[in-house]
Order: sequence, then C-alpha cells, then structure tokens
Amino acid sequence: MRRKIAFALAGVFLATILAITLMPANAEAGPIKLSYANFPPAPTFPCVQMERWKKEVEARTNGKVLINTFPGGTLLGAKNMMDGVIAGQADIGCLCMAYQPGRFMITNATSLPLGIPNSLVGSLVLWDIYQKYQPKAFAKVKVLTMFTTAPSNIMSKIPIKSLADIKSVNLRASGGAAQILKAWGANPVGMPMPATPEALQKGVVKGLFSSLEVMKDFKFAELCKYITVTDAAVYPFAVVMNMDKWNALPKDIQEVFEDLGTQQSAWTGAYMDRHAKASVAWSKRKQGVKVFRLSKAERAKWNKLLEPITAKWIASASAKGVPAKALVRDIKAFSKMYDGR
Ligand code: 3IO
Repeated sequence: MRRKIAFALAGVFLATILAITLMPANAEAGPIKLSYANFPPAPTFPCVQMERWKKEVEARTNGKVLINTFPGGTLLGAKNMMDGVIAGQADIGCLCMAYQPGRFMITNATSLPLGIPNSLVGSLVLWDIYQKYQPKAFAKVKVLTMFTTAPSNIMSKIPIKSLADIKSVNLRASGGAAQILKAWGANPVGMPMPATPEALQKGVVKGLFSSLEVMKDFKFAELCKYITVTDAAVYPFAVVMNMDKWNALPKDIQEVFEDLGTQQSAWTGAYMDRHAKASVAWSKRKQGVKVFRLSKAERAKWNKLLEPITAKWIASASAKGVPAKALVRDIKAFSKMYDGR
C-alpha cells in the first residue's frame, strides 16, 4: 500500500516537473508587445488612426499582439520619426513626409497641385504609388500603411480674399504645400504642425495652410477667424515599422498587418474627410469663423500661378533620377480612377 502511494506521488511529481519544463515556451512568451510612436497630440487625426489600427490589430490577433501607443511626441518627434524607427527607438512610427521633402521625393509628389479632390482619394492614390514605385527611401523599414490629409486651405487671423491680401503674409506650411503658398506670393514658414500653436500665439505666423480638421483639433479657430477655400495640396503620411521587429513576427501576425494596409489607408481617408467637414461646421457655429470662396475670376488667377510648379518639379526631379513624368501621370490617373470620374 505504501509503495503504491509512493509510486503515485512520484508519478504526480514527475508529471508536474514535466509540465513545468514544457510550459515556459508558451507562458513566458505571452503577447507580443509593440510600441507605436506619433508626433502630434492625441486628439489629432494621425493619433485617431493609430488608436483605430491598435484596436483592429488587437482584435484580429485575439490579443496575441498588444500595441502600446505614444502620442504627442513622447517617444519620437516629427523630424526624427523615420530614423528613430530605423534605429529601434520605437517599433512603429507615424510620420509626415512633408517635413523631409528631399528624403521622400517619390511619395511627396502627391503634394503637387494635381487636383486630388479629398483625403480618401489621396490616401488610396498615395498607397498605390508607394506599392508601384517601391521607393528606396523606405528600404530599411516595413511600411504598414500610408494616407494623406484632405486638400489644404488657408486659415488666418486676417481676411484673405485676393492675391493682394496674401502678398508677403507669413503663413505656416511644409513641403509641397509651401511651394504653392510661395507661388501665390505668401511667405511660407516651415515647421511641423505641433509647433504651430505657439507660432500663431506669438504672431510669428498670421495663419497656416493645411487641412481644415486642425481648426477644431488644435483649436486654431480661436485665433484664426478666417478660412479661404483653395482645396490645393494634400500632405502625405506613412506608418513604418522597424525591419528586425517585422522579420521577427510570426507569419500569421504579418498577414494581419498586411491585410490592414489598404483598409487602414481608406479608413483614415474617410475619417479625415468627415472630420474636416465637422470641424468647419464647428468653427462657423461656435467660433464665428468666416469662410471665403474666391470668385471665379480670382480663382483662375490663383490656379494660373500654380501651373509652372509641376513642370519645374518634373525637370528637377528627373535630373535626380526620379521617374517624375510617369509619377505625375500615375497620380492623375489613379486620382481619376478613385474619384470615379
Ligand atoms: C497634420 C499634422 C499633424 C496633426 C494634424 C494634421 N493635420 C494636417 C497635418 C498635415 C501637416 O503635417 C501639416 O504640416 O500641415
């Protein structure tokens, strides 16, 4: 009897040891944790799309992946986002390509004045351009998605209704959008979006040129009481992942991320278009903001000034080995296709 008990105990003991030695493979591994850095404050659209992506990934992987988000430049800022992700300071990062125009020439071509009508179309066009041209600028990272803002408009402390009104006015813009302001005679001042509230407050700039959802999300409507509708130039964004972290992901997780690429681009575009409209409505109703539409004759003058920009860009980009002509043709064609025209 004693011997039987001893055997049974020994059996339980061995089984326990066995279980303990085999278990750690699963138990210790736990969920895969990834950090995701973003440069502007949490309520703004780059962070709204980040939270949406996090939720989708965590649901679609049944909690096997956890995303730790860092809005407001708490992990990486606007200008060191790309290099920070390459170096592994963050696993994933969201960047605005307009802040480094020379670095992202191919994808930044989407901010030429080519008539992209809205953010949904812009986002899908940009994502297609990335996939077709596979720019070398992204060779060191895994690109998870891309999207653009809605077309840019002038938000200002002073009314701007004509080329005479905009002449030599300091307005904040970056990348391709700055070239457009310059063509209209304004004095573009370059800085990332998160630096803009202070520049407006201090009077360094009299306004900005960007998508209109910022009137609400950054409360610019409290300072900028005027909008001039120009609907020109989108800002392109990319979400990139550290290459080693990407390569270390299990295949099924990689598939979840890849499936989300186009969907996230479209989701963000649709959200931006909706939110920009809501922001203008809020600005008019709650902040007394006035919206100016240029007369047909005035609009024609503004558009005429933009005509040389693309031709000049094609010449200078071609000289640097960029397939500029084909790019411009594709951006226009993809834009028409997604716009259903
Ligand atoms: C942008 C950047 C950060 C947060 C909200 C934003 N809305 C539009 C932009 C585009 C941009 O980066 C810019 O500089 O206008």
